Amino acid sequence: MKSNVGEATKSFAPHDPWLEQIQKTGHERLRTQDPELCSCIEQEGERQASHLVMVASSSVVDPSVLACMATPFVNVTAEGYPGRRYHAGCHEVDRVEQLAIDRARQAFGAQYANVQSHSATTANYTVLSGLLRPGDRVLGMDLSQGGHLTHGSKAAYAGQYFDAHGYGLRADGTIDYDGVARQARELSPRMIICGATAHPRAIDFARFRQIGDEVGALVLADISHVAGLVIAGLHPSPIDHAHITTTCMHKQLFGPRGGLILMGRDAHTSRPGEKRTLAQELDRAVFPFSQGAPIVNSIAAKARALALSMTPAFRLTAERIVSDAKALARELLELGYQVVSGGTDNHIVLVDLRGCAVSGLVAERALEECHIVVNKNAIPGDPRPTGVTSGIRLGTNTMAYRGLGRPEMAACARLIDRVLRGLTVRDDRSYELPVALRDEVRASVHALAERFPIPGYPVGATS
Ligand code: DSN
Repeated sequence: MKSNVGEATKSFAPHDPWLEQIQKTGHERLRTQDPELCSCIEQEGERQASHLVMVASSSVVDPSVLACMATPFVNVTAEGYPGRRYHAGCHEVDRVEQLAIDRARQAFGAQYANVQSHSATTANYTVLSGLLRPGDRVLGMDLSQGGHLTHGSKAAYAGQYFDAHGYGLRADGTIDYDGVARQARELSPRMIICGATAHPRAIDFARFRQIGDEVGALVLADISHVAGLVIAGLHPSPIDHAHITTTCMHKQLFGPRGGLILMGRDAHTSRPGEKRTLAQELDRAVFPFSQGAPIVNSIAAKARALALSMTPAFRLTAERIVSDAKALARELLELGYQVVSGGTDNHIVLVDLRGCAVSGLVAERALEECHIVVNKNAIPGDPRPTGVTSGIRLGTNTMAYRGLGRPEMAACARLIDRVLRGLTVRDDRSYELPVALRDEVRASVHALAERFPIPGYPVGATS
């Protein structure tokens, strides 16, 4: 492993109970002064503990990451960067931001990290708006093929402010790299965006860079979904292939809501005709161009999660994420389901439900009634609208973190199958689920959740 910074290595100050006291006072005031809000927070914690969360774009944070969020950094306005702020009072803020930057660079083997983006969506928009002009041409993976809204969908900013074009998949469910190259030659985009939100196969970032170099395009890799596997060395890294890499922290880095912008070998190079390096351009693109003061408590939580991402325990979780997903896909295939691309290389299993006449929406709702949390997801070429879909996307981040392994994945697949087979489907939006079946599946889910509690969290009630 690259580092042991996640483990307690050195004592920097005597323990001061001030922070614990303020957090305790906060909880007491919430409970007594705002019981309605307090009950929402407590019940959400209980829901997460007692349900099987298989939403591929989520994970769960260590309590120490949560603790960073509830700190006095909330009170600081700190526009600028470490050592060059527009406000006084930033000594500790500077230390925290520099820690987060150093850890992000170390974890990803990057030469540049900006840790201020509020999400990967804002990180992507920062890169696009900071390096391109309105109307410039971009080529990203089509939303209907597994791409992300920010990669050029007409429903979002990138598709409205740029001349956005989409690429897609081959019949086997893998990215059509030859097709991307053909489109790039025809379109001459200023930027090619790679990365996906519902794609179960590894992405060949080197190939994207080759295509980008051939047509003179910048390459942006959004690795929000696979960032943890990249750190663990279980997915190819884009850092020295893409010019710029973005990610969020909350999907596979087990961190807070928030984004990162990273660069490898291109960080200190300049674009033709541009005096500033890409690193300087991107710092300015974040602040002052697209954001104001950073969310410093979130940056502290990013620093903590990044430290944990370099521990042996994280590597084990990452390995389990992949082996769980493969086991889940295998079991679903054996149960007769169609799995997009026939399996998975990462944490995502995309199930094509067209063979069972259940829409993605019905499957999502019925499974949630049974306390299995997934999301409806379009499958490539989906005939149904995006609010209904013909698929569900399953992800193994949270389950692997809780310690569920291959045998439990087989059990989960069978529970999903029992629910989907036990439904009476009325139409794409409505169904009947027998109460006895619902209660039986819930009981099995709660038993699994109790056997595999979220590390560091109290065990949830299961009624
Ligand atoms: N990109 C969306 C997803 O993958 O679910 C949300 O971040």
